[in-house]
Amino acid sequence: MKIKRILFDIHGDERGQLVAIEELKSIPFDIKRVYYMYNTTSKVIRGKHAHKKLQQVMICLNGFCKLHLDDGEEKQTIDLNSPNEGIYITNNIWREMSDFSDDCVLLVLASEYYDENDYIRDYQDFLNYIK
Ligand code: T46
Repeated sequence: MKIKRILFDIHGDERGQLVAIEELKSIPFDIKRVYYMYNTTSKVIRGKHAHKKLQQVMICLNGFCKLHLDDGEEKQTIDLNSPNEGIYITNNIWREMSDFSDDCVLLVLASEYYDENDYIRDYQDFLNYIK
């Protein structure tokens, strides 16, 4: 599956922790967009789509959630619970996020501007698209 775990350096001292993220250094693409989700409750499942072109890095800044990935051949579930770990996800991967803690803040760095035409929102359409 075309995903990668990225560990960011933590610059910690007696004042607390700091993580710096730089495009094309720690992130393998130009960052065109940043968004984040919060106040998602534990019963909610978000995502349920794939992208035709978009690459993203997902970072759980606070709390935890689960990330379910599926490239049509292999399925994988990743626990997101570390603010210094990013999950790099390429295009053509079905993703769902679940089990959000009340305090979860999920940050996403994206390679493209928002474009509804880039979404594949039906699972069977996704399987047909990647064939
Ligand atoms: C993804 C997963 C991880 C915008 O207006 N601009 C944006 O950049 C985004 C991401 C969303 N929106 C609007 C579109 C919807 O009206 O915000 C609303 C919620 O978006 P959506 O239902 O797509 O949220 P999720 O959590 O299901 O999916 C999001 C991203 O859309 C998606 O690219 O990979 O997070």
